[in-house]
Amino acid sequence: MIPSFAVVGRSNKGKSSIVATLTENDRIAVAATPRTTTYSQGFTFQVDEKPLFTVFDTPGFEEAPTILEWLKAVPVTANERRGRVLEFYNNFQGSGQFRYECELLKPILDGASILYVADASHPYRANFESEFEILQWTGQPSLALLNQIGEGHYEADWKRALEQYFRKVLTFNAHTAWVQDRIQLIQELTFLSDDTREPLKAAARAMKRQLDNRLRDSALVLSKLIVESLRFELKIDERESTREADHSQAFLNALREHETKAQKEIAALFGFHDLNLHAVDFDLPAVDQDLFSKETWEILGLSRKELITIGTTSGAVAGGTLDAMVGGASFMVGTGIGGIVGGLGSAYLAFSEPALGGFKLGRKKRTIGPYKNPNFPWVLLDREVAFIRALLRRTHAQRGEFVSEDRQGFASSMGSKYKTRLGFIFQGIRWNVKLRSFEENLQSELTHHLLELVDKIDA
Ligand SMILES: Nc1nc2c(ncn2[C@@H]2O[C@H](COP(=O)(O)OP(=O)(O)OP(=O)(O)O)[C@@H](O)[C@H]2O)c(=O)[nH]1
Ligand SMILES: [Mg+2]
Repeated sequence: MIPSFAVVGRSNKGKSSIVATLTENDRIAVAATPRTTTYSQGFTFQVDEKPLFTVFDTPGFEEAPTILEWLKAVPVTANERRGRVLEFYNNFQGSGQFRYECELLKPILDGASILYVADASHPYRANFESEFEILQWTGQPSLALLNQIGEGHYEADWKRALEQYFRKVLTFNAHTAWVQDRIQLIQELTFLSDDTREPLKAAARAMKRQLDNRLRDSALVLSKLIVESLRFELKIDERESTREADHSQAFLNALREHETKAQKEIAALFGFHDLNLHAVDFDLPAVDQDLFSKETWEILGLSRKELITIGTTSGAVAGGTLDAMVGGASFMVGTGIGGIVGGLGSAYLAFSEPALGGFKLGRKKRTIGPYKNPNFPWVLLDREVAFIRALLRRTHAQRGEFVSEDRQGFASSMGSKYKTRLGFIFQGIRWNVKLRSFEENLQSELTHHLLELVDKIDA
């Protein structure tokens, strides 16, 4: 049996949000209207198809004082209290009376530990105490979570009260808890009971491993996106349209689609299946703008000076290496790369409007691309890192529009050693030489940077 928890509390206090966050399920109903959840349902969290723990979503308490009165109507000693709750359950279950309480007690009487949710943005009131007492009577291990739905701050009062009834009181915000907070909560739960200690420790380890794997897999998707985008060519049938602008649009749209597809893949790695990734709004930070909007290109990627440095160093290094690899200066032939080799060319292109290059004329078909702007891979990298950062920060309880992190400048904040290495790799990919080894290098560079993101966010 894997450990199980019942998330209980009054209606509309964020119970379902906590279940959604803990089990990474963005399909659990979360809503501002009370009584969204009307029956108990277990959700199992698994990593690599191995079930680790189950969290029950339950309906909120409704008639706790009446029920407590019923329980107390017969004098019982402390060791008989659980039996008395069971008696209550057997008496009323299925009758329609006290149906929410019967629902919420069911998983607890079946052995689930209790996670009591309180909204610490509202003042503490004595009328919550009958709920605490009923839960206490079940004798199950219990912990209280202080969620923060609104603006008020009454944590201290809540804590003083809850600590008298629950073994531990922790703060946990269902909408801002990121994966490290979830892992920490699971680690805290190991103190609740001897039976679940080892499986929960193993669950916390599996969650850490999973985070690592997700970042590694994201690095793979991201490196594929960069390689594909840098080398992308669109073949155009001249007979279909003769308008230059249409061709350019079709080309840029295809690049945009590559990005959206990669972002969806990365989101799925983190268990998000319903993100709306198409939001384009002028008030949004550059990472939420369209890939080719002017704002994006002004803010993201590298500066003119950085591009000149990278262009000169990696251009020279790559040039020399490539010369050696293909025997002399032949690499220039037929690849249409002349304009981006030197530092000056880079600087010019980076600050021109995103421009196309590489038009090749054929008989009936024409090829557009690849996209030559030297800042392009850096802009892509910046956008996708901001995207991954935001994914790490998003919980499965949040249902609003997805907004990328507005912290920008990842590319330009990298150390010059890393920049030069990446610049070299980007050139190699563009020049189509020893592609596999460049791809592998890109993937391992990106893995390094993405794994570092977690430490940086944590700090
Ligand atoms: N800002 C913020 N809002 C939250 C948080 N947790 C819950 N909410 C909001 O509070 C409302 C109720 O959340 P639910 O998770 O549905 O609450 P519940 O306790 O399951 O409610 P019922 O099922 O109706 O009893 C929703 O509008 C949530 O978006 C939080 O940590 N921060
Ligand atoms: Mg609910």
